[in-house]
Amino acid sequence: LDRIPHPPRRVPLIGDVVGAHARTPLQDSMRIAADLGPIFRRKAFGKEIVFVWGAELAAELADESRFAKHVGLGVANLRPVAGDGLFTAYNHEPNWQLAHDILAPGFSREAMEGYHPLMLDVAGQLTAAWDASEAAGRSVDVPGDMTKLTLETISRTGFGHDFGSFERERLHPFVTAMVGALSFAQRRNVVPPLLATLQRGAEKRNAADRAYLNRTVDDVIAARRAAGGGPGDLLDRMLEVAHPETGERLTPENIRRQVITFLVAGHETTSGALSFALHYLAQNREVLAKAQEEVDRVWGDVDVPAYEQVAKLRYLRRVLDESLRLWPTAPAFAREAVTDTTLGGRHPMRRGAWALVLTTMLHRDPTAWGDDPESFDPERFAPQAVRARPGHVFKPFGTGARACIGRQFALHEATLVLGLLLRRYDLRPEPAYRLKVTERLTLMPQGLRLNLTRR
Ligand code: MNH
Repeated sequence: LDRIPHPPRRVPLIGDVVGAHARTPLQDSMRIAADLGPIFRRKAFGKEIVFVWGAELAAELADESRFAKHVGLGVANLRPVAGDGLFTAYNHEPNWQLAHDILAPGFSREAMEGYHPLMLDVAGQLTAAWDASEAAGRSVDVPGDMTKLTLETISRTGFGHDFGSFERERLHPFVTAMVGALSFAQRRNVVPPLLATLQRGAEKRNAADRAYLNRTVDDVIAARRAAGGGPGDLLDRMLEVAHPETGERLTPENIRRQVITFLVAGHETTSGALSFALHYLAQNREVLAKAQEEVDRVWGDVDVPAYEQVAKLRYLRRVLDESLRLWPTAPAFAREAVTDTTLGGRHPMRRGAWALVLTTMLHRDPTAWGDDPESFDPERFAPQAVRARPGHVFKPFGTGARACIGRQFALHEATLVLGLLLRRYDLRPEPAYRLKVTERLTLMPQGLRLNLTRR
């Protein structure tokens, strides 16, 4: 460890808390990263974490023969909510492989084509709400509306459940409980354990949030069982499909964990990705014009784009990728050594030792992204630019066997919705808005509002 730099002012017992903020641990780490370089460590209350963001070191950590996902920190803190669900399962838990094999076909191309009409339907609810705001001359609450959209999309496509988000003024209590659970899990990383045990109020609220999440998914499952089956969606797979080789099935308790996992993982990060993309589109007039021109050209006067017409929005996909580069909404992932090994030729790691990859900084490493990594430029994702870069430097969906199972789902949903919005509206930022990023394990542009005019 001696070879790994840490912040200069270490306080005995407490650690590197000078300049640390409980609400923005990630953005603190980004500032420290810029000072300390591609690998560094931070200590808080006896726990020391090694951070990695240099492109070469991160590429090594992506080597599946030496490293695997580590369930730690924020992910481990979600275990009380998501248990051995797909996202929070330990690599050695048999339910990971079982659920992965049962659910993977739910993300095939054919499955996605099946979700497309429902995605369009939910997007229609969004544009109806935005039309009304536009007509009334009101700006729109981007993160709030994107959260409504992505929650309805995953709950209706995956589970046949309608939360009625667009019929409500405020967010559904499921979202409030989920945000509560995520923020609680994040605070557990930064608050010393002793102090945490004193925070009875927070503990109690968290128990109530967890109970609410459980009740909600139990109702969704009970409704499906009562209906005697559904359209072959994710929930049907969970309830009815046996493993193709072993014939094993998911248990009712595990299904409950999977439903919570998918409802949370399936919407929180996508809503952030859409929100950041809309922010950058509104801020960059030429990019907006170019993306609008593409949608008009590729979709023509088709009002309801077919499944195949979404992937044809190449430029818009670059806009989305570039937004995910600057603000990967799941901003870090942890990797552990699967054998004794040496990282970067000089940092010995025992089997089980782990490090946190800071994706936001990996995506700003000048050795991979050039000397102006802060600038928003979708051309970084033009094919020739991608080919010119080293591998493993763009990881918004994690890496390896435990990478995001919902990646194609998220990209299809986000590209479709951005296409529909750009065809319909011109976007203008609020003149005084400066990007402020909030953290609750995931990232979101705080207080982002946009003004619309129908095109
Ligand atoms: Mn998703 C894993 C990012 C959308 C369901 N997701 C991951 C990981 C990242 C990630 C990073 C790996 C975490 C780790 O290594 O610890 N996910 C995203 C982003 C978006 C996203 C940035 C949107 C943009 N994810 C979605 C959607 C779904 C989903 C949509 C579901 C419909 N993600 C998952 C699940 C896992 C996961 C489930 C865990 C996969 C596994 O471990 O097998």
